[in-house]
Amino acid sequence: MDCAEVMTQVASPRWDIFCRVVDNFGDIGVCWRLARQLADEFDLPVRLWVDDLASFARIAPELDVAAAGQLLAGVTVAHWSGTFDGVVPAEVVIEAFACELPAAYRAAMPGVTRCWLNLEYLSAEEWVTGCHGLASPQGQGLQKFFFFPGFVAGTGGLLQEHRQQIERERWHAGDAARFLAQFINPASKALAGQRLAQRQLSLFAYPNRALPSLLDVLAADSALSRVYVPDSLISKAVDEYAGGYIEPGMLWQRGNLQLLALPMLAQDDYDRLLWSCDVNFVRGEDSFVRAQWAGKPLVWHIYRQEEEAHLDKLAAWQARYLADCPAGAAAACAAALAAWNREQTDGAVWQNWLRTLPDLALHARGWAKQLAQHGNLAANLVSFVAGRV
Ligand code: TRH
Repeated sequence: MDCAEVMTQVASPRWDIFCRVVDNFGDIGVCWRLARQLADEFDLPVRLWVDDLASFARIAPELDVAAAGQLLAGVTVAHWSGTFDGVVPAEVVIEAFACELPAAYRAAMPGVTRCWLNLEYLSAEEWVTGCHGLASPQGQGLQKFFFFPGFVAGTGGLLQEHRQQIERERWHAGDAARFLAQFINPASKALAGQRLAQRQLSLFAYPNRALPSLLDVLAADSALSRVYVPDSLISKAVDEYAGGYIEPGMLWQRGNLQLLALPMLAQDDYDRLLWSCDVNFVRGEDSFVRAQWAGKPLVWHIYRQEEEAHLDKLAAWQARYLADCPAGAAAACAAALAAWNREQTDGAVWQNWLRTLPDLALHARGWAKQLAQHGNLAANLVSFVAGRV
């Protein structure tokens, strides 16, 4: 079903998305993307309730953190605070990642809300298709549906905005070079201009004991690598590796490794960084998905869960991702994922992985095309709601 068909079926019900920032930026990252896409591509009236505007502003710098309500990119952003007495619920309510709705809002939903969904975390595990779309009765005529993002048919698919998809398809080497060059302080231009970096990498990860072994291998490699490090939880360790604080925009070099610290970027610019680099180290959920759309080799630092549950999640994705990859490259990629997520300091793993990057680059392009066949999450969500509103 295309956008136009969906729109004729849904007479613009109001949508409320509730987002609690548990930690880091993934919760708001996903909700912000979804809210913008629903407003932009489906012309839906969307209100996004967020409890932590300061975190939100890190990925959306134009946000006014002091405003209780504001219109941004076609979305009404509302600060989730206070009692919610008198707030009229929307016809469609999305509770992101099982964040509990405010009691007064929940009490006002019967008779008004026609579709209530819990947007779940992304997983490539088999059980997801069996749970996607299931309903759970909530009393007073309300039921809550579980909407699961996923990598295969029978899931909700992945977030993919049309606007970004078009921009990414048109993004070429010149755009990438211009985009990356803007981050280099003119005082560093001499070092930058000496030799062209043959390999550009972005690094976004949780603190990781495997970092020095990766950087050592890059420094010793015959190709010059430049690593872009947006301000994040791994920045401190990058500074320590370099023996002090790396000022954003100033290149630091040892052997064939250059490090460049960046400020945290607005979400759309972070996408452009991923498209511009040859390899992306990503984490959590949203940057992980974006790196796959970028069609470039990636190394995923998965969000750690209790009882090592994240390792099953990693294995499930890896099995799908590497299923059609040439054996040597698949083995090297699997070893790199294991070393990164188990924080093992094995330089040979990274040397081998570097050798297979051309094959992994080809594979990543094919994987992005394969993923696009399952439709995008926002469109799947709108179709799902259309059948129930
Ligand atoms: O920040 P994350 O680790 O987020 C999450 C949350 O912690 C969540 O609670 C957890 O359950 C989940 O991981 C699995 O990683 P993620 O998901 O990649 O989110 C980062 C967001 O920040 C993403 O939307 C991209 C954005 N971003 C920018 O906008 N600018 C930047 O410079 C960078 C580095 C990221």
